[in-house]
Amino acid sequence: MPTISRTTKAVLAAGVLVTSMGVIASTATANSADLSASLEPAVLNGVDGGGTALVSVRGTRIDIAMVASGLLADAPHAAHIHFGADARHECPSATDDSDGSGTLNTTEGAPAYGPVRVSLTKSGDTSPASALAIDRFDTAPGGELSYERGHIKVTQDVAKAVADGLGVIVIHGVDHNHDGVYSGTVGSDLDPSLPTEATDPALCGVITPQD
Ligand SMILES: [Cu+2]
Repeated sequence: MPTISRTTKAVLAAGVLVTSMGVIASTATANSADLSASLEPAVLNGVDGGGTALVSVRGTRIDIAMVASGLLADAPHAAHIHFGADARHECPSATDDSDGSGTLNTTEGAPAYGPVRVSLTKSGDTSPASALAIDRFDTAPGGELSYERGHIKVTQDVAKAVADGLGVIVIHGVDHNHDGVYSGTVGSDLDPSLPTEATDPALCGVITPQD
């Protein structure tokens, strides 16, 4: 009968499975959570819309289903999961309009929701590198966005943050001047070659653990 050392007992008590081969699993890394987000209009940006997202986290895999309405029709809408360890883990407030322009751009919202962690593209890469992969985001036909994607691989840190309710979904792309297209003389804070309308936050929701 093998004896279990005091050290091993302590490790087991901490939730780590140890064998003679070493550590093979740790409950600390096994994220599992079912969450949802109620998407509301981003403050100051004049979107009359809303939506819902369902998010599941299993280990470092994220599955998401999302619907939204009231978006600028037939225009690409970048959508992301944002998270920042130093962020407030919430949607921006009017006081985040740091330049006092009366509208909120993506950078101004960062103290609330942090940087892009997952790009909710329809195909291909989902990393932050695809944050503005405009040709791979939903174009909201008729203003309605419908999105579903599974097996999104994220880092352990991002998986844990989302499972803990610290992630925020932001759908971008607004129409401040109501001309039906992304336009205007103000360049995007994310890509000066695009109008700020193309990237300003439209809808936002904190990904919250379900009861
Ligand atoms: Cu975003």
